[in-house]
Amino acid sequence: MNKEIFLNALKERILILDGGMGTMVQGFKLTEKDYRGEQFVDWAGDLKGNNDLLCITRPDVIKSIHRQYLDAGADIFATNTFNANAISMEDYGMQGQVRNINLAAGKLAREVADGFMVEHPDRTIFVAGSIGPTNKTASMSPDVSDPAYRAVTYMDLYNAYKEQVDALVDGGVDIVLFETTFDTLNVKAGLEAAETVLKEKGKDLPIMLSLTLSAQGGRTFSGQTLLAFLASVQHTNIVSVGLNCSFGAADMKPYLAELAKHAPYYISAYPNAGLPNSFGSYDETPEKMAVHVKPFIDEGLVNILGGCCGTTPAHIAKYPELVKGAKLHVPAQKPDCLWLSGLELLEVKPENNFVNVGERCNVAGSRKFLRLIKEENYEEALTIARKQVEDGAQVIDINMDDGMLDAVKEMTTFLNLIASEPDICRVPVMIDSSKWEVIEKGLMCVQGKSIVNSISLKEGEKVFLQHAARIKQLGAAAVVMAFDEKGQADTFERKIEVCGRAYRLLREKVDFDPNGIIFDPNVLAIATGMEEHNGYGLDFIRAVEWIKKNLPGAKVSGGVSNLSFSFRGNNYVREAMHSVFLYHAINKGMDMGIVNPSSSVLYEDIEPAFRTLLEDVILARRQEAAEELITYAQNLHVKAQEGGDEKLEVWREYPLKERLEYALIKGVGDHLEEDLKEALKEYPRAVDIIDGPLMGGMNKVGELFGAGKMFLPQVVKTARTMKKAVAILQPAIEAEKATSCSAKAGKVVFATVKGDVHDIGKNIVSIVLACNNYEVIDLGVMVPADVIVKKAIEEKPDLVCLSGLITPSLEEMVHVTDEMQKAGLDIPIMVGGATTSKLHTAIKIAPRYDYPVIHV
Ligand code: THG
Repeated sequence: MNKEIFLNALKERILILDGGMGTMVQGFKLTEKDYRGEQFVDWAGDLKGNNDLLCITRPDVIKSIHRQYLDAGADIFATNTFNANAISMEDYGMQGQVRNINLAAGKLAREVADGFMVEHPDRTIFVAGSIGPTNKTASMSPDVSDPAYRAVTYMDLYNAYKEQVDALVDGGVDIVLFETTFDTLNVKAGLEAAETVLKEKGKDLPIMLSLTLSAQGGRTFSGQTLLAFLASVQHTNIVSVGLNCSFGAADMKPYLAELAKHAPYYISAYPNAGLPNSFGSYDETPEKMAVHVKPFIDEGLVNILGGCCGTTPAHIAKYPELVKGAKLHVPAQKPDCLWLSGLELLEVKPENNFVNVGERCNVAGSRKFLRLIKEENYEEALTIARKQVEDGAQVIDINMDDGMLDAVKEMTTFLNLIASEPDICRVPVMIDSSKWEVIEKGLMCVQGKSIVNSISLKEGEKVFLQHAARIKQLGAAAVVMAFDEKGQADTFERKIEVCGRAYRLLREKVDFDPNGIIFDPNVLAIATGMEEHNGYGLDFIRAVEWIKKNLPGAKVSGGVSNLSFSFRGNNYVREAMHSVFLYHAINKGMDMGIVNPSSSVLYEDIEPAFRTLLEDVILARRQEAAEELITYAQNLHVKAQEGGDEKLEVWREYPLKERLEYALIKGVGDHLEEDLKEALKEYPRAVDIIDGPLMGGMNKVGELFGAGKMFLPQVVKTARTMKKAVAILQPAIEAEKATSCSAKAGKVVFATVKGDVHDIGKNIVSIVLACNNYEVIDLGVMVPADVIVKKAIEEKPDLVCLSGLITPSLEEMVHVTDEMQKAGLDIPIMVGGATTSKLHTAIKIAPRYDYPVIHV
């Protein structure tokens, strides 16, 4: 299939995508035997639930589902390969089958599509190779107490996706479809893998990308806003972007509208059949769903429309009538400015203000930061980053280049840590290193669109272009230093010679986005006592003007604090110099600068005679001015303040209870020691602190999350802070117990039931229980009933907790309950997880057990 045909179809009409696969498979009531087929009769471990395997063992079932969707009017249908990647397949020990499954899936889909087109020559059918997000996330740690840890890395994902895309393409798919994307870093790895495979194979297949959103708030699960997400994937060659799963059509609309307004791609939407009901099924009827998707069409929001969980051929069959003669969505214009992102978008454009890049997380630029990193005191190192953002840094520069540090390791650790700090990673990062490996590995840790600092021509054109091409592929902007084979450009003439040459090379040889080229024409120290340095300020400012006039789209940045190196120790003079320098450079178009964001000296507030002197020096208006400034500075009696890192934060002044609640809600753990020490004096018992202000904070988090005012990474951070607080209180709690003889609160056996691999919720509940002094025995995920029963008999817990996220887990919980009943157990059962409900627990589970069954 030719990409042109697909693009032409999109220009003509709204294309219909198929509906849910899982629900349809469930309808066949397949057994373990069906899943095993002949090929896997002897496979160790259960295979029921491994739906993708059915492409090999029950192709008839999958073909029949595809065929039903085509009969209903689908133009595009997705292969049954959502989980067919090495990472997800590990749950079944089937990572070795990835290629076979995808090949089989592609081939059977091809057969269905081609057969159908022979029967219906008027229809063009496209096969989309379905690629799910995998069951691991590269942007968050699954271990609440180790936020720098990652269960999966960019390269793991890249390799897994590469294998899957390769097999799907060999199987004959027409489109590569990334769906249910919840973590932008995962999908960035996927997109790079897909583009690499397609290039290797010389195939130009369209790539579609569909996101899922966490309830309310309109953010991805990894915390990005839709616009931040768009910035992150801006470098790729995707044809469409859209939303699937998340919620029903009605709730999806505002987010779809936002995408449609800003995304320079075709727009797809395939919602669930409403929200799951108490029994875990979706019951929006085809008629009702049609009513809800109609506004998508009427308002021109979509180009591709289908269904996700709970939708059936009957739902899809409503669409052909709806899309007839529909108004087509026209993709938005590509942004004509620099888009950067952390969790939020940062648009760098002339109408917006100058962008402050925080300089303090630099081991070469801050003694304190260096010390903290050397001591591995990351928690406090993070406070430096946080404070810069609070002080107004819109990007933060991070540099770990120090002879005594393993810079790759430190950069990776710090970026991973930042990713768990929503109030820091809100802003984009600037990865600052002179070592290429640090930059490349660093880029693999960030989901946002970052800036590389820096590349240059100092090692010649070949290396420069290689690095630029790789940066483009990894989706970052780049600072280009005005260096070349001859060295650092120090005069105006040299600066514009080097920048002009670099610009031409980047545009002509690698087609680098001009908006992502950030020139740094070298801010060098002035008034050093050496006359030849006196023109450096002016030459920089002139270079800014030249670049903005002559190199379209390019931005200009610089390390502003370099300018005043010879006034070290005299912060007032330094800050005054910076503000005068910036005043003039920004006037000529300087877009951003690496600065100390806590600097507080304003151009307007500088005493006029002093300001004139500074201008004389910076603009090189009088030769003697530099000497005069040196003398002036020596005589100036101003308290030399420390960089400003130590300023007291406002919330530290709150009353104790509010401070503790604040720390929890914001997830700030660095004052817990002192605050809890104070609390131990005020509260009669340590547990009262947990029950009082700490739980108060947690409850507020619950409310805010429910209302969509907090997103997942923030909540996880809160849980971590809670855990830390409890750890601090633990000795006091133990001591109180020793005197009061009170034992553990209770013992709990916890499991995600068989067939289900989800455990984020379970892990959070385990922590909360552990924090409340319960002993938690966590059996993990995919736990079969007999293991749970056996453990319950062995351990005699006070409670057995069953957790699950997907619909089939409801049935499995009933099964576990039956087994517990049969075993004659009398331990109460607690049921929880996304699809569980009070109603289902009361009607389907509780009656089968003679002892309490509780839903939470
Ligand atoms: N261009 C680009 N990147 C850069 C620079 C540049 N990165 C590093 C540097 N230059 C910009 N960052 C800093 C950070 C701190 C200081 C100067 C530049 C600084 N620090 C105090 C000092 O050395 O006196 C340290 C004070 C302390 O220890 O707290 O001035 O030009 N692309």
